[in-house]
Amino acid sequence: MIIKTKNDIPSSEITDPLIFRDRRKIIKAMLATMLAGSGISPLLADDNKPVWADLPTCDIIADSLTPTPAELVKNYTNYYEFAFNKKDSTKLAQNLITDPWSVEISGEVESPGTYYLEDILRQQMLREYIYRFRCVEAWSMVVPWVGFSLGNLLKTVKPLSTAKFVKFTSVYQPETMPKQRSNAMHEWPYVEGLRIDEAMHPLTILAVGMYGDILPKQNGAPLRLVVPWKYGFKSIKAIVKIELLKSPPITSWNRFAPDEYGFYANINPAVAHPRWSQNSERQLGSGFFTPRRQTELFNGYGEQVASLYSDMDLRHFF
Ligand SMILES: Nc1nc2c(c(=O)[nH]1)N[C@H]1C(S)=C(S)[C@@H](COP(=O)(O)O)O[C@H]1N2
Ligand SMILES: [Mo]
Repeated sequence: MIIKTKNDIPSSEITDPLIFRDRRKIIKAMLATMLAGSGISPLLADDNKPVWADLPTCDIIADSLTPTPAELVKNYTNYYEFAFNKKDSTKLAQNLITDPWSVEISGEVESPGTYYLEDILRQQMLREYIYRFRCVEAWSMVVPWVGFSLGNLLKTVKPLSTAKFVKFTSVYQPETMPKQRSNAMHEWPYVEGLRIDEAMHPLTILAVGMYGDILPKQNGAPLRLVVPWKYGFKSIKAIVKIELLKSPPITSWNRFAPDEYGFYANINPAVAHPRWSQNSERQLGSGFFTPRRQTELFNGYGEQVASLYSDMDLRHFF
């Protein structure tokens, strides 16, 4: 499996107390201190053998992908709290207030707490993860995210053996988010979820940046989930709460249209959306005459993640 090692950035290198509270500077400084060719820290060396203990460790990364031009990724966003079209959501998201930002991590864990994002960042190894990203609307892109392993973060709060699912909640900020004021479409805030083994998988990250810079507001600043083998709606933006649960959370899109948006939402060309085929995808930035890309099962990450679903019938679990 692929994880780009040459850009590993140990945040422990960042010792200047002056930058302790300045997220932009922390991320920039981490990016500036990228270490050449260091190995990947052992991700799953753990104590009491939880469910995810047998997952493969990550020792590869995909740098062979060519990123989509950044300007396209920044100007073509889905952010329903702001608007239902990509142009307006990009523009209106600039109003989001991201300072200060803290994240509650609670539920079935030994040490629940609420942490400033800066304090989280200081404990995590930031890396560049170049992933394919595919929306359920059948367009796709390649994004060089800057982020860290969700599993590593969850381990810091010591999940209990009763933690079977993870629920993520986006910010509720109706003063800047027009669709939350009108209560349109969803019950707000936006909620997503994963099974615990999916959350602990080394490919699952929390992103704080992209294209070597901090995350633009419209792309989910200051902290978003990225699960590259699932349709884009699972990759929830502007996360303020992470809860470990005994049972599956009710997630926004699944509640809104259960026939169209499953809880698993694993990318699968063989399972059509009720209103369109998922067999191929339009690559952002490709020319009019460029053929569509054949969509791959698990978005091409099957070698890494298929084992998570060995007991499921892949024809039906959209
Ligand atoms: N909070 C929140 N997160 C969200 C969304 C949203 O509307 N609100 N849209 C989702 C969808 S449908 C997609 S395809 C991706 C889009 O990410 P991007 O805008 O950075 O390309 O974000 C996902 N995360
Ligand atoms: Mo999407």
